[in-house]
Order: sequence, then C-alpha cells, then structure tokens
Amino acid sequence: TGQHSSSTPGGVPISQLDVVVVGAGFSGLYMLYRLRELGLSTRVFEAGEGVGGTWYWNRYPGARCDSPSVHYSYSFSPELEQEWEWTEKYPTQPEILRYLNHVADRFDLCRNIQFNTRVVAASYDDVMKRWTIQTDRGERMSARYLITAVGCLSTPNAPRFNGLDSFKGEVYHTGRWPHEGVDLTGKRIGVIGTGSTGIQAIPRIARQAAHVTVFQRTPNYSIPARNRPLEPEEKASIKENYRRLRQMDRESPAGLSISYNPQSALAVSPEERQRRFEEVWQIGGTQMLGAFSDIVVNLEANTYMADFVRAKIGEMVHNPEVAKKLMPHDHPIGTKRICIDTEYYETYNRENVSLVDVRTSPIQEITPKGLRTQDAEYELDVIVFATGFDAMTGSLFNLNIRGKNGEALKEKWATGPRTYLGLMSAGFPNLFMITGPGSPSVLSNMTTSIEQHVEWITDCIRYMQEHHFSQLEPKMEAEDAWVAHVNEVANQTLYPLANSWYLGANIPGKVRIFMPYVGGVGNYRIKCQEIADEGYKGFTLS
Ligand code: N01
Repeated sequence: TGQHSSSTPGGVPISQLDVVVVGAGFSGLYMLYRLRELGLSTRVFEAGEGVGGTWYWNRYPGARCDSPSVHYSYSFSPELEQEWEWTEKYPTQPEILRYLNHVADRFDLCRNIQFNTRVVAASYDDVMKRWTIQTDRGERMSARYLITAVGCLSTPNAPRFNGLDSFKGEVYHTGRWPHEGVDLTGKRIGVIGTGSTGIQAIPRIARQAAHVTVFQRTPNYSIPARNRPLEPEEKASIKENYRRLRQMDRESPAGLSISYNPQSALAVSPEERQRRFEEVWQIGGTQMLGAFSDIVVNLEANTYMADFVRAKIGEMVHNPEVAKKLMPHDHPIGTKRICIDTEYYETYNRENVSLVDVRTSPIQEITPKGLRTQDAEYELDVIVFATGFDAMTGSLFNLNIRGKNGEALKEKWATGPRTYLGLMSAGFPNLFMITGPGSPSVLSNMTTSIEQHVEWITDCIRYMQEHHFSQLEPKMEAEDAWVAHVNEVANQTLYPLANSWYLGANIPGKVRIFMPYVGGVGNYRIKCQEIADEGYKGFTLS
C-alpha cells in the first residue's frame, strides 16, 4: 500500500497513510521498523528536532538510566546487539541518545519521521473507519491506524508558583534542559524536587555551583547505583549470552532478569535479614526491592527494609538534623519509584549545599531575587524545576483524541484511564497505545515492555490484513474486566499507600487511581499472547 493524497470536501489535501505513529523514542522507532516490514505506509511525527524521546529532552546534569544498559536496549536485532558497545553499567543520557541515533541510521528510519512536528488532534471517522490526524503545522493526514508512542513521562509538570514571571534569574525544567547545557559555575542554584531526577542532578549541580539550596517536600528512598565501567570480559560474556539474557528479561516480573529472593523477609532471623539487606545494598540499584519476596506487599517486611535504609542515611549524612529531614517517613519503600543515586546523601555533607523542608515551611512565591517560603527568602541565580511529569495520561490527553461519536479520550477517562490490556480503549478503534495505562510500562524495564507491545501490535495488524478486517476495538465488558483486574492486583500491594505519580497524586486535581499494571511483565506477556492466539478474544473485529 502506497501513500497518496486525496481531498476533503473543502478541498484541503489530505495525505492517505496506513499508519501514523506519534513519537520517535524507543517505542516509535521500533514500531516504525516493524510497520515497514509489513509494507505499510507510515509516518512518524516527532515534536523534537531529533530521535530519542525521553533521552532527547532530559539533558539535565547527571541524567542516566536506572536500568543496566545491557537490559535497557533493543533485543530485536542480534547484529545491533553485537556491534554496539555499552561503556558503563548504567548508561548516561548522551550514550543512550547516541545509541538511538545509531539505531535510526542503521535501519534508515528517519526518512519516515517528520521532526519538529506535534500532533494536535486526532479524530476517528466511523464511516470511513479511519483516523484524521492534525499537526501543529496545519497538515492533515488520514490513516487506518493511529499508534501513540509518546512515553509515560514526557509532559513536564511545572507548578505555577506565584510570582514565577517576576524572577530575574534563569528557570529550567529538567525535562526541557537546554541542548547547549547551562553554565552553573559560581551560581546560586535552587532545586525544587527530590524524585529520581532531583536525586541524580543535585550531586552534579553541587560540584559546579557556588551554592545549592534543595527545596524538598517529600524525602525519597534512594539506593546507591554503584555504577562502573563494563569490563571487556564482561562485555564479551554478555554478547555471547544475549539471547538467554533477553529471554529471562521477557519472562521476569519486572522485565529485568535480576535475582529475586523467593523468601519472605519474615521467615528469617533478624541477623539473616540484616545480612541480606546489606548484601543487596552493596550490589546497589533497583535490585534492592528483590531482597525478599514480600517487600512491596507486606508492611512489616517493608518496614524492616525502610528502617535499614533510614539507618544508612543516618550513617552517610554527618549533620543529624539534615539526616533526619532526608529520611522518608510517609510511604513504604518502593511504593514511589525507588531512586538510584551516585553520592546523593553524601552531597549534603558539602559546605555549599543546604536543605529546606518545604513541607513544614511551604513555598509561598517566587520573587524577583529568588524564592520565598513561609519562613525565609532565598536569593538565587537559577531555579531548577525537578518537579516531574503529568505521568501516563498527560501526553495522551495533549493529542486531543476523539473516538467514535466524537467522544474525547479525556472525557472517557475522566474518572481514570480505561483500557483493555493497556493497549486499546473501547470507543477508540484502531488506536494502539504503546505502554499505555493498564500495562506494566513504568513498573518494568521499559525496553522489554516496549518491544512486547510493538510486537503484539505488529502481529495484530498483520492478522487484520490477512483476514481482511479494517477495524478492531475492545469490547466494553473485556475492558471493564481488565480495569477491575488492574485495580485488584494493585490493591494486593502496598503501592496505593503512597502519594505517587503512579496514582496521579503529583498533579493537583488529577483523579487518584493506580495506573500501571502491577501483575508482572512475564505474566502479562502470556495473557496478551493467549488473547491473540484465541483470535483476539475480547475485541470486536469487523
Ligand atoms: O519526578 P517525581 P522525577 N512544590 O514526580 C516535587 C523516571 N525517571 O522527574 O514528592 C514542591 O518523581 C515532588 O515532591 P512530592 C522515574 O520513573 C527515571 O524526579 O510530590 N515540590 C518530588 O520531590 C521517576 O519516578 C530516571 O512531595 C514539588 C519532585 O518534585 C519519574 O521519571 C531518572 C512540587 C518530583 O518528583 C519522575 O521522576 C529520572 C511543588 N509544587 C526520572 N511539585 C532514570 O531512570 C512537585 N514537587 C534515571
């Protein structure tokens, strides 16, 4: 099927495509690769000037992935695996961006990507069974399928503090960091936010700045990354074992084949528990939560680990008052995304770093000279917003998607996202969402989950072509059952106890509902496959 143009009744030319994909990050690039294999005419729209998505935008100092490089990469091409050299255990943002550019070049992907273009609206025509997609350049496309590859954390959340516009210095959001970098040398920097981003950025900013004031509302648990260069023998062994490694990733609970201890933290002696915690602490990284089987499901087990980490914070931070402020106390460990750091807590031992608790003394306004809390004014040259994202639904809503009968996705999801398998939503035929809400996505190694979604969607479209179907839509009862299941498994864990972005709790006014699927990547993959094997059970094909 080729690409051609037709006209609307008003005479405006419309490009006719098989598929429109939104976003050219990890998901969009691989989706395009597979769609081209199917011989479908595809255009990818990307708001950035280049490929990379998350790794294109998040250029803040210290930006690095929390999943190991050899897992956080594509598995679909053994040649690509063999030729690419990862240099460190945890890859930096520049290294991942180089990798994605390499992938785009190697597979000649850019010829189907239109950069510097945002999709601003998409609506489904029930009669034609096609999507009409509009961009911010005034273009209109018609496509059989619309696939969102917009990521889960891509719409920045920047709180509108009073007086923000009056500030005479510079303001940056970490998720929109200038490409040319920012010279922080000798400046007084204020950082708002202590999530994964703030925790990565603060130690790096502190090394350059005259002074850093960290405005912390909620302390977070952070585990040392223990990043290091990959040794030549290690790289060789990984390259030899990639197939097995990837298979283990696919079958694992979190898309990452790390060791999980099947034992309960309550089944061992206090000494043994401590020994095990110490062991995983020394290994570092997200693996900490796999120390025992019940850390995120049993509050007692969880509290043992939380106490262990609080004690570590007490050891690392010299000033006991500062240490106490840094100790998380309002949520179980792991129920907000666990943070991974390099010298985060130690940074508070520096003379040029101070910590302000904006829970007890809230931010009142930004002033021309800096930031005023209830108790004091802080003079600043630069304010860094490390304040996160309107996660999971923000970027989807920004596309202004309207399905059958003009129903807006945003309205349909007013009480929380509703999907079948996190892939599709009733009333929105032929719309696929890669790592959509209701799929494991952010609770997993993203690349494992992305590949699984892309491959499922590819198989589904191939099936439709082979069987001459033009429309696919989930049945309402299948969607209801999936939404209930997503909630049910979340409620068996401690996750709902935290005010996390998983629940939308970071955005004032956003509905509180647990959005990702916590049932595990391996199990989820089997469910998706079974549904496909049963002729797309729960979907209506026509
Ligand atoms: O965002 P966050 P993030 N006043 O939402 C604070 C992924 N990621 O960009 O907790 C004052 O976690 C907010 O305070 P509180 C990863 O999945 C991955 O850090 O709401 N403070 C919090 O401290 C991660 O979870 C990697 O009380 C305000 C912070 O800002 C996700 O992205 C690296 C405020 C926001 O934390 C998001 O992480 C980085 C206000 N009005 C990110 N509003 C890697 O893999 C918000 N805050 C390495």
